[in-house]
Amino acid sequence: MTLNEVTISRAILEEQHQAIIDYLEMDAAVVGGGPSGLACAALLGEKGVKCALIEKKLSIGGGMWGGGMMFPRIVVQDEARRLLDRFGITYREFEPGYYVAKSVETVSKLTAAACDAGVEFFNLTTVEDVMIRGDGRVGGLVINWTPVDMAGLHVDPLTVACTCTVDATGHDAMVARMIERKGGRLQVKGESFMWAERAESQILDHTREVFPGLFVTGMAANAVAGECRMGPIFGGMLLSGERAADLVAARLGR
Ligand code: 48H
Ligand code: FE2
Repeated sequence: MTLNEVTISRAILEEQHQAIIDYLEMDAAVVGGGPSGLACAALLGEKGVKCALIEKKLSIGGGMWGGGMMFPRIVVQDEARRLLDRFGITYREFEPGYYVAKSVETVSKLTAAACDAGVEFFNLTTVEDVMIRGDGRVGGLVINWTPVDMAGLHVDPLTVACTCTVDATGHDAMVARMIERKGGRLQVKGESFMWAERAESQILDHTREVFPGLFVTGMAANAVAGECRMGPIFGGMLLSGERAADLVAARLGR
């Protein structure tokens, strides 16, 4: 078989072009591919929700790759162990109630689960604004290529429509902050001090619809609420992603 370079180029361009067009309208957009966003997207996909995950970086995984201070292991507590099992992530019990997993395996298996569930990934894509029309809901996202943002180029973005948006952008709660900055009725209090027990026990309460059409999960949920941080324990991230998926699915009537 002879290989044609132009056919290779055409395959990539046509497939990705079609994917972008297919996702100009979707049920749910998850912004951010860290642990909470990945878990949320995977579980939404499993529920049959048309869902895309938009990640500004080249790689998916957010803050989980680095584990704790670049030791690529994460700790998960009892309450979230069933999610490690659900995604086929291996772990070791360190002490009763403390399970240790490998960062790379955890990111990879969450990502694989989302792929298997039909989630579409748009990496290297930055959400730079939201669309809010007369109904006062977040009805879409304004996106651009990350390198455009990095280079400071003046290139106008494109817009995709989504019934529900999940802010899974981590510590910065970027989507919520965009709404706050433009005068929407939403206050991002900013995260508080390290207190793992408190941060992990409160995160599910903070995982909610904070503005019509906008749900927050993971570290973004605690940042909006002014809640504590927890360090490299990730059970709350997975459980929060699951909660966000349940809330979005309920909103969509699934
Ligand atoms: C597209 C964007 C944009 C944008 C950001 O930080 P993350 O890993 O987020 P979580 O909440 O799933 O997990 C938090 C966890 O990693 C962590 O930091 C913990 C537990 N910290 C505790 C502590 O005490 O420090 O992932 C967020 C993702 C990243 O991949 C970003 O690149 C991405 O969101 N992102 N994607 N458009 N505008 N902003
Ligand atoms: Fe962090």
